[in-house]
Amino acid sequence: MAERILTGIKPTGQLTLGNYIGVLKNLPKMMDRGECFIFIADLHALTLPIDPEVLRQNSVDIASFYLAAGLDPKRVALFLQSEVSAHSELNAIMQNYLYMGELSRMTQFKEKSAKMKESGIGLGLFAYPVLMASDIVLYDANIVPVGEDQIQHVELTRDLVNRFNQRYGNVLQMPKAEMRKIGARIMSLSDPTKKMSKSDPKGDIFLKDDMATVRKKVMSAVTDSGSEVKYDEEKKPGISNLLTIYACLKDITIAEAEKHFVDYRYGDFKKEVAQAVVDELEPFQKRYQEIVDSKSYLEVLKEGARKASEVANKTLLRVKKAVGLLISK
Ligand code: ATP
Ligand code: LTN
Repeated sequence: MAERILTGIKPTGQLTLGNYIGVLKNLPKMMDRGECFIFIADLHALTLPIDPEVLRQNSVDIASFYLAAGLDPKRVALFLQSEVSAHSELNAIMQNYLYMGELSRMTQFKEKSAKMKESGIGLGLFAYPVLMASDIVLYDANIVPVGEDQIQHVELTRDLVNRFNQRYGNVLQMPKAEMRKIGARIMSLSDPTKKMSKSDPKGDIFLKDDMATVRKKVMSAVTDSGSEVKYDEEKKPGISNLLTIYACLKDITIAEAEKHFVDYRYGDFKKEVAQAVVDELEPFQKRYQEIVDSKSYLEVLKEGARKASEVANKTLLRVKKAVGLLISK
């Protein structure tokens, strides 16, 4: 069977180099492996308080970033989650097949809700994995490219598929998360024991940072004691993170990166890592700006929603029939 690939990014904030390396950079390669459904998880962005104008602008950004990364809208359905109503409809069905206990064990929920007052935690944040599972099964996706932090949600989707199929027969396709071998968890530059995260912006490189800022951020990244540029996640988390960034951007292995820097001191090493980031982001930003200025993303998203709806509505109908909903037309 040809592969079906699906992934999404939430328009919750400025995209980081973590998002870029973890997912964006690799997406164009997916086009050769099968049919791709790539979306902007705007309904998911509503699970935490967000200003309407910021949400809209972030959605424009992500659409333009997808295109600037090299996704070809002729070969990929690129769309807004909120413009394919089957996501919300399937969510209403699937919420009955995931349980409170398992949802409350999700790390993302625990981390995000821990920062909030209990009275302000929306149901959507708790039920987040139900919508994400609906996103995935709607397209019969078998491959879900994500960073490490999303593995748990894809595993929960697999549990749901098992549960659903045992009850109703072979209705849903079993998905599988796919992570990069290296770079699935880019760490914060200010605290390399934490994930670089757009909702915790200290230590981030943003995809829209100007080049002087990018250089400054890399040069002031936390490093470790010693002077050797060697990969050692435990003893040298800062250096290991910079080596990972370099290796991913240059498409080489960690061992090759280590070899390249064998005679380097930290200062020169950082300068070269900064240059690698600049070399990648500068042309990327140029393409991004052209797309934003031309507003070409609008036509792409419209056509993407049409293509996605065609596939999603078929799955929705299959599920409705399976659970016993009467179809009148
Ligand atoms: P938040 O910090 O607000 O939860 P996020 O960046 O983790 O945001 P998304 O924008 O939805 O969440 O992430 C898009 C994709 O980027 C996901 O597949 C996620 O796993 C991946 N990703 C996010 N941060 C990193 C990182 N530091 N390293 C590698 N991949 C990442
Ligand atoms: N939860 C993901 C975004 C997301 C997603 C999806 C990823 C929503 N639906 C379906 C893959 C497949 C995140 O927070 N990064």
